[in-house]
Amino acid sequence: MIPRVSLSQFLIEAQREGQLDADLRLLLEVLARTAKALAVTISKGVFAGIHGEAERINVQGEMQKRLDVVAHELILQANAWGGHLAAMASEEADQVVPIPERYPRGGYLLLFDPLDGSSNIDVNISVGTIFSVLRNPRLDGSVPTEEDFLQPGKEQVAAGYAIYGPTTQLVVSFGKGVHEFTLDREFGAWFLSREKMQIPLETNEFSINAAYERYWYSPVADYIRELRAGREGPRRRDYTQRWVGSMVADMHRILTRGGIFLYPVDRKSKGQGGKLRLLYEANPMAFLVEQAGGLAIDGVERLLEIVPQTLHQRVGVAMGSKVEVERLRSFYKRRSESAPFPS
Ligand code: AHM
Ligand code: MG
Repeated sequence: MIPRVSLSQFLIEAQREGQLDADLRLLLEVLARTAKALAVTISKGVFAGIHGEAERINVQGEMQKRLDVVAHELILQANAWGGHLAAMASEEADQVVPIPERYPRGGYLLLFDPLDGSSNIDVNISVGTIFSVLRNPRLDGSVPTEEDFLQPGKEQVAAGYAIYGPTTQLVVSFGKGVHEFTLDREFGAWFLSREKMQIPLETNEFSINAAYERYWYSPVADYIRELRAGREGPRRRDYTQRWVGSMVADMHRILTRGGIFLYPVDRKSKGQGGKLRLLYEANPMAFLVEQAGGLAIDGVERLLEIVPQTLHQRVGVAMGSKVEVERLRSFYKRRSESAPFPS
């Protein structure tokens, strides 16, 4: 039998090498445990009572699914008592959630999208959990506020996601490459399945919701037209399109075999700045993509450089294989140096 490295062994060895401290290790272990619990629940489907709407509207103005709420509460509870966090922020909570008074406050802040790809829950398509870890800037033990979370993505100390698909996997980076762990259900444990993942430089796959084509600005429209022209066009090779509608699933494919993922600011989403949320969707994915040798931009700027203004801020996203993301960026730059998102 091939010797397997468990997540715990991997993290302890990384800690020994000084790549992370005990609190960050505990945080990653807790997140892995919640992902395991969610994977079990999701696999029970309708019999776990998690399908359908929760009859609650979240801060984004979206109807919450039952599983959104279950995942949100599970992650909050599991992370409340360990002493590793000072506060949390979630897609499903309006405000920052402080650690309850009765527990010690730690040196990290956790941001998460408890259940990404909610619209796919009821139809048995892969969904995921995305997370981002920042340092708690408050050294005096006081309660963190929203402002403490408004750090550019390059300040992340760790990020990752769990994907609940045919296989349940956890993809994590704490700044020394991207590593994938696979859940062995019989053992109830995570084992290392890929170390130091690298996004292939070139690719022939792109990922965008083409139903919004009529809203695209010309840089995206021109770039996609070029890909669709295939071998008869300027790129001289055929491309294919994939769109799951769960960012986690689309990005997992791209981290595995390359490609570009786009959710741009378009004429429809301009008013709110895009669709995906900067702090707990775009930034953690951008961190992983860069750690895996890819590129992640809002069209022009590196996503990880953006200084957030609000907790639930949205942003345009293009990320994946370097060659493709650079090519798209050249279309944005051609359009106008000063106004990349024209009205
Ligand atoms: P969610 O966090 O509410 O599930 O929304 C984010 C999801 C992403 O996973 C996915 O890329 C996108 O929304 C799909 O949007 P659309 O339905 O517009 O294609
Ligand atoms: Mg999401």
